[in-house]
Amino acid sequence: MKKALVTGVTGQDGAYLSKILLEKGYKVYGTFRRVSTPNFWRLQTLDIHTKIHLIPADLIDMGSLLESLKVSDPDEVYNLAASSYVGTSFEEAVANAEITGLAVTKILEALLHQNPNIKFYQASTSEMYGNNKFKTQNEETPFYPASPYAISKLYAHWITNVYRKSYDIFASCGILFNHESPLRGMEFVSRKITNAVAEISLGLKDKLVLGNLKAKRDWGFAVEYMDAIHKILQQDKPDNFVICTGESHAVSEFVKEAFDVVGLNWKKYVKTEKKFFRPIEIDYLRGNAKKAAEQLKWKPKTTFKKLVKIMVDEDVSRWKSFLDGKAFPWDAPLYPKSLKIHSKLKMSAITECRSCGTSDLFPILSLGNQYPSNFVDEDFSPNEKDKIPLELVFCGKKECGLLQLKHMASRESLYKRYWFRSGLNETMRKALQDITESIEKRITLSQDDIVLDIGCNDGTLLRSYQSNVQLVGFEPASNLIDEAKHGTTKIINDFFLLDEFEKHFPNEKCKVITSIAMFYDLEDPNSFVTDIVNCLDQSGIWVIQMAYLIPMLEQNAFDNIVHEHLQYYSLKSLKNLLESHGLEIFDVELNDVYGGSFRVFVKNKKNDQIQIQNSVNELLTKEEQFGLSEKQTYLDFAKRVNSIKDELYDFINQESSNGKIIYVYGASTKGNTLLQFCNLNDKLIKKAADRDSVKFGKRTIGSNIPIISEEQARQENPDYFLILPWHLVEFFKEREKEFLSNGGKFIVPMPKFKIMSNNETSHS
Ligand code: NAP
Ligand code: F7E
Repeated sequence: MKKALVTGVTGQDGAYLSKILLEKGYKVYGTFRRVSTPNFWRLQTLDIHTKIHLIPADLIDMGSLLESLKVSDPDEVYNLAASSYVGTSFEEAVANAEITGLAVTKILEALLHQNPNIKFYQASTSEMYGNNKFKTQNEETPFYPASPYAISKLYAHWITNVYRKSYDIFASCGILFNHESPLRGMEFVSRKITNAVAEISLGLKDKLVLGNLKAKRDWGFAVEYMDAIHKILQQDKPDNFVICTGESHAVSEFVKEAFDVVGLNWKKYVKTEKKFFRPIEIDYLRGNAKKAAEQLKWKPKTTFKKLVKIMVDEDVSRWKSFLDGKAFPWDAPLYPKSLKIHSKLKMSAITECRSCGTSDLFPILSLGNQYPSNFVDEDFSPNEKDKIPLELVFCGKKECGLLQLKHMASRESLYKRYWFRSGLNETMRKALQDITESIEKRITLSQDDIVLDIGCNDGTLLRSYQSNVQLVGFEPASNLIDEAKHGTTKIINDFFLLDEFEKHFPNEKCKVITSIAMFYDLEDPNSFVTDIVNCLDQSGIWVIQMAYLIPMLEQNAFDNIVHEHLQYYSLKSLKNLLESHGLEIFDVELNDVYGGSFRVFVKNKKNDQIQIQNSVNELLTKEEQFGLSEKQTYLDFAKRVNSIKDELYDFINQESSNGKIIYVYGASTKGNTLLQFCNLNDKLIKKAADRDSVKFGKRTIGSNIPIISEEQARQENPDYFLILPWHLVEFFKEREKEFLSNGGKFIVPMPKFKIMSNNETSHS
């Protein structure tokens, strides 16, 4: 799949171009400015705001330009961002030179460093011709720029040409003449006219004040021009192309056509005022797009008259719907929930509940600043700056009450490599098989039905289906992909996205979707659920399994709290979220996975073939009785957690100073939370024993404990094993019988801190 980076994605051209690229199957990244009033209305109008990967970047900020190239790693860059209003450029000439001119050199430099094979498009303009003496302008016509904007653009144009030749890169320029559309900014004369005509026709205004009515421009339809610029980058060689209609019309003609659409005489309404004239006017522009016609096979289709009508009609309809009480498209929500924004910050903090959006968030428990769980090489020295707070907050909205992390580590960094492999232990294999069995009991699967596992890890769950179906998985961790591909139909090495699914399975839906131990990891659960709704067959089911809140609180399992898991759901908070998307929970089961999980069966509300089981209401009642809606329940949990920390640290510290040797048993991912929170490190705990040979020779991040095999640990015979996967302690007692009978002891941190030896269990 080709990847494109579009700078200025929030502008008229950026929006239309992105739509075209998405339709052609590109993955589209777009830069936008972090401003106090974000501007996504065009993307929302075209309904592509959720499909574009947005990267904050400002043209005057080299760092953000570099980051946007790094994040998107594009095949093609379309540089459309600019301060594009000619009138303002007289007032802000220096800023214009920086943004519209110099920034292009910065992008070209960044591109050379990142990957000189990237194709680059520069948005040049007919304004560069200025007050030239020629009847028509083509690629060979000399330039006489007549505004700071035109001069900046000419600099950008020449620098692109110079870099093309000097560095042999694919850098092309489109010299586009004025192109308009209903998405045009209101400052430009075309929209200013069509919007005013709409208001006047509805009796909302009685005059339109303009500047130079005699100026003539070559006006075309923006959508078609974006098709042309895509073609420019698909040529064999980089080049410059003029894109225009070849017709020139005066502003007064535009005005007349626009008033004609609503049957009014323009002369009654239009006035001119000096303030709308420019210090230097360009009287006449008319392009010649012969080269584009020949080489790009591109020709404009929309006539001047038609263009004006399209714009007036759209503005009239916007005003009419405004009068009917609806908002204008540009008054759309500033940050619609499902935007995909890539931030270079390693961490961000929420101010609103990730599920319901309320800002009533109460602090519950802080586990301090921690490194995201990892196992690192011996010579790796972690940087304090990479620590991210691990803090729980509780949503105070009654219907929601979602417990969640306040801070979020960059997702990419968390999942590039994932340490946990489902197939590695028998217990987990059985647990996953139990899921597919429970599904196949509830739904009849026919051949070729698609079953989708999101976060499919090494493919163990998919392979456990008995029915002959298409086994499809999404998995972002690249180290798991090869294994996942065995015996499955299609594994997509990425986070789940509806678009990605549809690319591989156009017009198909899933009969079953499973998301096991991953739903609580989502930074934007609402957009995920929206995608599920669109991906799930009306008669299909979705199974969510993840750690459940009641056992976590009952067992004081604070080690469930890791940077990956952003949410800690109760059935009630999950129900509230799913119902807001037209989904319904029809059954729920509890199991022992991860020390206590729930498995939730979900269907479309409209599907009345499936009965709602009593289990749902029963568990909701139990949650009420347990006090899950009360903040105090969580504060009590926090208190207990802090006392475990003290007991554990004091005991280990004391035994270590008594000369006792303590090892970790089971260097689990969640164990890193406990070690870091309780200030345990290689000074107090000498080694960590694990089964997974991939971890041997590595160290636990932050606590710096070297990992060895279980065999080696047994031979070295420490005095204590600190059991990190404490919920498996009964199983370990069997496995380490010999260690225990030789006098070794287990330190079990939770549910209550205790010491276990062969024949006694004592609390310290
Ligand atoms: P537009 O609607 O004004 O869009 C300009 C885009 O640039 C917007 O996304 C804007 O972001 C962004 N931008 C402005 N300053 C920026 C900065 N400092 N850093 C990052 N982004 C910034 O323009 P357009 O009509 O789509 O035109 C696209 C390109 O083609 C421009 O380069 C323009 O000069 C050129 N061009 C246009 C025409 C035409 O007739 N439309 C003709 C020839 C050439 P915000 O949304 O945050 O403002
Ligand atoms: O002006 C005259 C004005 O602002 C068109 C940009 O996209 O196209 C655009 O630049 C003409 C000018 O566009 C008003 O003096 C009269 O002669 O719509 P405009 P522009 O300046 O041609 C080029 C190709 C670009 O590259 C630019 O980025 O209309 N005019 N009365 C007026 N113009 C405005 N804005 N407002 C008036 O009231």
